[in-house]
Amino acid sequence: MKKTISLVMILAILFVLTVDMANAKLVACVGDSITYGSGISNRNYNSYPAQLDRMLQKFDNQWQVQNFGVSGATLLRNADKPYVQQSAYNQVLAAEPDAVIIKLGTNDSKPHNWIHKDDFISDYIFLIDTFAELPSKPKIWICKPVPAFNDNFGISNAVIKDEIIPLVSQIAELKSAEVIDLYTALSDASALFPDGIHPNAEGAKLIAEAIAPVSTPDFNGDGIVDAADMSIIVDHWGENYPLCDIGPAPFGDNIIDVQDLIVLAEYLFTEPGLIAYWKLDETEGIVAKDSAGANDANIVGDPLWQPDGGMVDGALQLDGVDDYVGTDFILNPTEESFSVFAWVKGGAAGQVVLSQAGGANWLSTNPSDGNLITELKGTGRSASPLQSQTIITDDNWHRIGLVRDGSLRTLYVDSVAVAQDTQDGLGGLENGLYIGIGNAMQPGTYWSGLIDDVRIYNRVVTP
Ligand SMILES: [Ca+2]
Ligand SMILES: [Ca+2]
Ligand SMILES: [Ca+2]
Repeated sequence: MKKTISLVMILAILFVLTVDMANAKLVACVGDSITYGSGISNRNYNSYPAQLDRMLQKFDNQWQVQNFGVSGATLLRNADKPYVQQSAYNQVLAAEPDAVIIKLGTNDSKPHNWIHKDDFISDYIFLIDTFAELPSKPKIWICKPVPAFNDNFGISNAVIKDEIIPLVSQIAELKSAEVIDLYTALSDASALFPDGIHPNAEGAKLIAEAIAPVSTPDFNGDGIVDAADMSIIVDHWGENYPLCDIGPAPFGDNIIDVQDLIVLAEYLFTEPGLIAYWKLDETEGIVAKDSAGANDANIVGDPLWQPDGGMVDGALQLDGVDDYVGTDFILNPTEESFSVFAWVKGGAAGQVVLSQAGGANWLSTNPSDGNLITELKGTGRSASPLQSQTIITDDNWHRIGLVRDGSLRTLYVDSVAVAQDTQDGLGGLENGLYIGIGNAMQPGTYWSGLIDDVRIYNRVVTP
């Protein structure tokens, strides 16, 4: 079995290497008012396609999601507002998407529409076929509609549950389309549907989460996609294992097989979510190149490049007097999970490795003994810094890190979690970062030592 799988792996990789990778990858969300986002405050940000777009960007920022929902639209072509007669339908065809999510059926359940129920299968197949025949050959996912928690607007939950959902299952089988079961995923969410039919922002988030892949191809969360992640696929071969279900891209098919391997191969040796990376391998000049994004950093003062003196190739030596590195805005710590890591050597108690200008010191040392701390904290009255008991100013190389995972705050030294707590609502802002100096450039916060390999991820990475 192992031998077969490794052969399949090699073939998958060869296949991917010969495929010309498209640039932008478009997901078209076809649907009714639930997709459109009727009644949702700040619809452009909170509709389910908008939230799905942000989730998918974490998987791969090449993907984009567009909302083609039309309020009142039906799947049935003889009903009162057929989707295929709306301009949005023609826009989907013209956009030539790479993936299509169809979420229709709710308005079909109205009695005056459901009299045409005998056409449901053929009309659904018509819709799938017109998308499938596009030159872009999109992969198609079809959704079991969300529940109707009140039979509002003439919509019937009994028809959705007892008639439409079994038909959607049949259609999926007939067309080998993938099914996303939003009915089950949202069945306990009535509180998030104020009128019983339309989700609020929180409900739309649950819809997006039910569709989006649960992880990046870095399954073990160590930062890089490599053989270790591939072996997790092998360990779960043939299972319904959501963590690894990344193929067909981008939403998977509830089974781990060669399609997941093909998608993984596309990301092999990439570092998903690495949004800024200063290797500090320069030999001269006043610019530190960002190898992951477009945020080259500016060297201030007269630090010394140490091309042979770093932990990973070269590093930058700061004098503790007037040297630091300034960057543009990278990330607002208020908003999402993130991880920052750096190699450091030297320094002294009270000095700072990484801070946000005008914000908080993200990675710094306790003024009394040089223990690693973070002063990035909540905005509430009980908020406080997180202190470790691990000295990092002992003149040895240490890899230090701060990881934000939901409400958890964790400090790492040399791959060991040295302090952790929960802290709600971190204070943050849209300012740039300082490497090697405190948030307000206070005397005594200038780092006196080496800094190397500074990485920022927009997700949780376990060192
Ligand atoms: Ca990995
Ligand atoms: Ca799969
Ligand atoms: Ca380096």
